[in-house]
Amino acid sequence: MKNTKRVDCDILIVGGGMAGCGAAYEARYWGRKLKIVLVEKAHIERSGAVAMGLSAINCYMGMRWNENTPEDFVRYVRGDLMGLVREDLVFDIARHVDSTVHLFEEWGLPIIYDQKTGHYKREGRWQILIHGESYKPIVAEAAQKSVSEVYNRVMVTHLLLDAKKRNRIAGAVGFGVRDGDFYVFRAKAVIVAAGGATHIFRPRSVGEGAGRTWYAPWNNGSAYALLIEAGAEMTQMENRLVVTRFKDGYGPVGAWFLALKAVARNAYGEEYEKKYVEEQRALYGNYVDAKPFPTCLRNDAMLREIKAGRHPIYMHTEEVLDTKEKEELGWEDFLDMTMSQSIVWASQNIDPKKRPSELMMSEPYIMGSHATCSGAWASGPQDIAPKDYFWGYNRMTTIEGLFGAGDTIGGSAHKFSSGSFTEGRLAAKAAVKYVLDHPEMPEIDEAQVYELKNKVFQPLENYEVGRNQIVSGTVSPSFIYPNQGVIRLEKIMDEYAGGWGSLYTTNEHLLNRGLELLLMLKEDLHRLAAQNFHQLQRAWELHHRVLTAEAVIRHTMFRKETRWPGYYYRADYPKLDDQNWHVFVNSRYENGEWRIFTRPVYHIVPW
Ligand code: SFD
Ligand code: AMP
Repeated sequence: MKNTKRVDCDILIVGGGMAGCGAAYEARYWGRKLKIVLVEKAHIERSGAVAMGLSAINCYMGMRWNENTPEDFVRYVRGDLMGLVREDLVFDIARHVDSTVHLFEEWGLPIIYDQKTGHYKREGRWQILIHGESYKPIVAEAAQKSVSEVYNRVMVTHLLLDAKKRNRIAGAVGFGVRDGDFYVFRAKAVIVAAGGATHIFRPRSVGEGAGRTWYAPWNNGSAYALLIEAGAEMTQMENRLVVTRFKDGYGPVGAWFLALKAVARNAYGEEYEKKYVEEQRALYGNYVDAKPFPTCLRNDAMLREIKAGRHPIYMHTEEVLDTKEKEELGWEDFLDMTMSQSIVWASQNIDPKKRPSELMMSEPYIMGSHATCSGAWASGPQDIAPKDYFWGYNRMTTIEGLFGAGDTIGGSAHKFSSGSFTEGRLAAKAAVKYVLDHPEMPEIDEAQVYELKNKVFQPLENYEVGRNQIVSGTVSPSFIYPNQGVIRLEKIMDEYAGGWGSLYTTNEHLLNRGLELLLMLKEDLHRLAAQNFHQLQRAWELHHRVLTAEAVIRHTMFRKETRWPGYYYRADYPKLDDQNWHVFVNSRYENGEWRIFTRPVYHIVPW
């Protein structure tokens, strides 16, 4: 048996990415005397989606220069998400996000200024440009200084509920990914900030490019699976994100479209983005009039071109890199946040000043912070949340004392890095209040901890026992490796739940069959084998991915319309249906059973 280490604290933060760092900083501000512990499966200094750096901060209002108001931001996010967002949560981020960005600047993040206006240089209406290669270490330093202890390289596998009080959080368990120690964290409040999910759907990069995705490959859906297993209510899990990216390297397009004003055209040199508006209006209604044109509809237009065989679609970089400054901006965009794209340019002899680059739509990701809003159903802020959306503490999930932020929280898109940090701050402020209101330490069920310890290390045991049956290679009669499991998951999701391989299209029959196959995979997960602690981490990442995928399929089955064309299509319900589906689809997983239901969408900002 491995060593068991016990850690008691007031507030436990799971995940030290953007939201986790925000939570750490703010928890210390309000809870000077509290014991605040952060647990991170990688190393906080370079962990999470921002590990590689970013070249823009995509959520900044600029209220000190009267550039935008929170109401404007709500309208933008609502329009982009085809009408369905939690406006209270979006508004709450908008009114606080600027202060977060000002903190980043104070801590040393180089933000680019517009020499003419003296304001931050805008990439687009909501985005500002940064020199952001070191964004994450700068933010992590503030978090590290704030918390009582950081446990790096410890992966949380399960949350713990109070032994006596139903529906109250008590802590979490996990293991050291380097040393295999088993950790039992007991906490009065827990904030989950464990990032979104990639490698649920088969990526376009397979074989030689395996592992490459736009969103971070190490974001494995823990944020969703931990919560789902604990019984928290989830929302919008069907709202997967598909992004248009530079082909193969997955380079983002924002700086090119918005700052450099580059144009995308089909292989025949035609601009296509608005070509289908009237067809789109007939299917999806007046959402086509939203400004800017919604992300999913831009995808939809591109997909129509691809289906008609008018691709490759090209981003015309060569038309806009006409000054040294613009050329530098173009290269830095990728060198700061997606080095792989500059490597594609170098390796394929593409000089962006001379040749356009191909664009392609990505595989779907599950996230709560980009142009999408999957995640936990959370209480909103007291002053603006409608009464159905408020139950005592901002960003508290439906489990008492369990909070979330960033990709974890559903219903509020377009947070990006700055909004995720801001939401971490909001959650932490509320969590401190919760701890002060509920100072008693929860009780842990020791029998459950014992059971979980055995379960967590089972893959090591499976390998030890089953390895002797292998004659050669990696195929065993009694176990599967995590990598084999993830490939099986990706194939199921791609072919049945609307991945790129099926042109993002699914229907009830495909979903039923996909679910059947997914449940078989789920059944096999107790046969996962790990040769070492690294593979043990992969095994638990797969567990979390599979549960996240199940939520995606079940939510997709429930919503009988096509709400976000370009993200996915229900071929059996090809229209957007506001009469019946202007609602959130929510779920709860209790005692192995799923309950799926709807919740109302309230509009609090005038259209
Ligand atoms: O242009 C466990 N993002 C961008 N945001 C911007 O503001 N500007 C941009 O330019 C952005 N672009 C972009 C972005 C991301 C990526 C990968 C690229 C380009 C290439 C989005 C933001 O990065 C994103 O919105 C936030 O980072 C979300 O924050 P958060 O905290 O929800 O997720 P995280 O930062 O990934 O952190 C999660 C942490 O949890 C850890 N973790 N720890 C313990 N136990 C477990 N079980 C755990 N599971 C996960 C992770 O290691 C991580 O540290 S552009 O393309 O849009
Ligand atoms: P991306 O690089 O695609 O992640 O986008 C970065 C930011 O720019 C996000 O806030 C996007 O919503 C926004 N964006 C990207 N492309 C466009 C576009 N063509 N029109 C409007 N906004 C865009």
